[in-house]
Amino acid sequence: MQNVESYLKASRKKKGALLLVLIDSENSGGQSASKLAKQAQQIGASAILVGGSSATDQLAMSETVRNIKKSAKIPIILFPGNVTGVVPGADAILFSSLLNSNNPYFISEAQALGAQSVLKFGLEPLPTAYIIIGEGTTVWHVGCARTIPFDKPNLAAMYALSAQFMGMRFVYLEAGSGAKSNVRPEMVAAVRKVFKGFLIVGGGIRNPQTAGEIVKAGADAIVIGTYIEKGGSFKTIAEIVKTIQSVRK
Ligand code: 1GP
Repeated sequence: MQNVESYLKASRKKKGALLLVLIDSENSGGQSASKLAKQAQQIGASAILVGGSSATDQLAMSETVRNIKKSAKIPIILFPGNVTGVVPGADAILFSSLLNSNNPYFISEAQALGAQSVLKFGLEPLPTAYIIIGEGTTVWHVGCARTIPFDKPNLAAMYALSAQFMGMRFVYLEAGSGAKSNVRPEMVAAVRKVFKGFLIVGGGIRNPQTAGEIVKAGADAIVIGTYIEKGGSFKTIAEIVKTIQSVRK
């Protein structure tokens, strides 16, 4: 797939908003990943993210990418939690800086360590500001987040504006995989006001209503992982796709 960024932007224009499905190679490897990706594509997902903050087995991740490639045509975008998340075979990578980490490793050091591999593997880097909201999740722990409370939309907007000024073209508001609460629409709206790029929101989204509210507030794409991984109904996912596509058309 040539130029995933253009594809995402064009699809967003055409469809209104996008569903990105997260496959964590730790929990859904091998054949199950390939089946999930195929189903995701059939119900209208626009891309598959592969990664996770505690997925550190590169061999398993490579195999997952290979299996997904066999069964789905939509782009595979790596979503690394560390340098170990950079593997060959995918189309692009969320080349992310965890802006609200307390640890410089997650802001710029892991990026420096991983950059050569991104180049070598021919992955398209999507420059992304990754911002963690709330606490108690794996990504919050692993990423040493100086977290933003769910009810402080302006703090998230501050980070998003700084991301824009630094030239990042994607912002990912992350409540964390399996989070009990999702990012609130008020926060999405505050970020949308100041950030002109592609806005991704994920963590704890499980139903059409929540997905619709987040997209209505300004998200370009939502990410769903846990609900699908735990065997959630594809009928509900299809409804989510329908809802988010109708909200901003
Ligand atoms: C996690 O935002 C993604 O990084 C997806 O979250 O697993 O809660 O859907 P869920």
